Amino acid sequence: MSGAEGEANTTAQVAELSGAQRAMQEAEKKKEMEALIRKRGGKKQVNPEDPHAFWDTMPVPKLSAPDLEADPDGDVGPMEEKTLDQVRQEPYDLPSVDFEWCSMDVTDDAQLAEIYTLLFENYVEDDDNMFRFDYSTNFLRWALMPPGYLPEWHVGVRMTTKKKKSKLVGFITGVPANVQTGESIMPMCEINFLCCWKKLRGKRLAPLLIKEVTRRVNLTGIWQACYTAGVVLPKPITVCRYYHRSLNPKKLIDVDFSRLAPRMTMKMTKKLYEVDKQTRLPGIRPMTEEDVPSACELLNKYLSKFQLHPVFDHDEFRHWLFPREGVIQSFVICNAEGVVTDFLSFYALPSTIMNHPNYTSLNAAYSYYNVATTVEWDALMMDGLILAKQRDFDVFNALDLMDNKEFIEKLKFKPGDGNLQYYLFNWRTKEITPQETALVLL
Ligand code: MYA
Repeated sequence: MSGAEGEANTTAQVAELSGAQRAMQEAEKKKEMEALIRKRGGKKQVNPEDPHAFWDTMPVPKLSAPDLEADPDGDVGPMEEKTLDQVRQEPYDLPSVDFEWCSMDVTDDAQLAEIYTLLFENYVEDDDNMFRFDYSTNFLRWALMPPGYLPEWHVGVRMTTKKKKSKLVGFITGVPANVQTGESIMPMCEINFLCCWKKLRGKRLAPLLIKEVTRRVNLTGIWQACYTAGVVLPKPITVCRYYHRSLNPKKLIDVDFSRLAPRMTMKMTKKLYEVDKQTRLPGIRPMTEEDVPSACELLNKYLSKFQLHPVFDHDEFRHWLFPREGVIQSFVICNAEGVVTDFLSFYALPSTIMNHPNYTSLNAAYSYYNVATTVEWDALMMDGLILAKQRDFDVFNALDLMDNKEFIEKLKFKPGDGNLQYYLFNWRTKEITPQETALVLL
């Protein structure tokens, strides 16, 4: 069955669903969402009724709010409407004179090094505090300097400490993006890298960083944002799950990233995860400048079938998808006319392995945006695994969004214990499934 036939069939089937079936599906979806919300990072429990001193004051739906589809009074759209003259002109007050706001200039290597160090020492860890993301400086330049970026959206807090006159202790970033949710394409801000020095945790610096970046973004006439987090906040529009494909099972087991399966020896495990040395798909090669227009068109067309996705112009596409050594890799297959028909990309995000005698770094590749039109999904992504293995990655990670389920099981990905919740700021919309989601935030 071709993809087009499959789609037509599905549409007809959906149209035939009786009201009762649809209600049952809705109830099922709601139950799944509630179960996922209760589960926090796989371990901690979340009660949707718990108060959130900060988030309860922000234009986001409450955790206990009904899904828009089940709410007869609910409208898709902004939760709060402001005009520029209502935006506060002065920065928010910081706790004491020892603190000050700054905009971080990522073109300045010294400031970039400060950001790198703050994140290297304090950014996201797994639940068991064994691994911590280690974003490279080249990665940070890529992530923070897309077309139209504004230095003022890279917000820092500096503090005078006994050791240092001015230490970066808090950080949050926004970058501009056009994002489509449902029927609406909007200029938004993608928020990332919220981080607070470990010694200042639990002191409500995060709400100040979020309010300050909101103020600075609002001053440019932008009122919506998207972000992801491992924690459950009011209120996710979807909850995705990470899947992991071992490429170096021995190391992954040695560092406790994964475990030897029952009745499997290390030799059998290595064999199970072995991949070919060379790619298999004829003509697959790194993307070049000439591919940009047709690859951009292919990706935008593919993304448009989802409920949440970025919309790229050529400059943005070039920025986000063009290969950068050690940061992002992208590959294409073209037809006889030189038009890109299939596309594959992954980015490099290592994690520090904390407290291990032999290893200090886990080399992880993350699936980014992929499109398969002339080859099967598993064939395309198998080449992704081979290309990642050639580059010495230990593991290839993918979320269960877009069409990733088409290859996740076939290619022996295993579910991780972390969830990634997706959020929109100041935009009420219906909840969506991971398979309706096509936004990858770094
Ligand atoms: S996700 C990555 C987040 N970073 C980390 O996990 C790094 C390690 N952790 C830390 O550095 C700290 O624990 C952080 C919190 C800084 C996260 N997103 O200051 P506090 C709420 C949003 O006492 P701390 C990413 O970067 C928490 O529910 N809120 O807490 C996307 C509580 O509020 P409430 C969070 O632990 C970020 C309050 O903060 C998060 O010292 C998207 C407690 O503050 C979180 N990840 O510091 C940000 N974690 O009482 C939103 C905790 O109400 C952007 N909290 O429950 C919104 C859009 C803004 C732009 C809008 C433009 C239009």
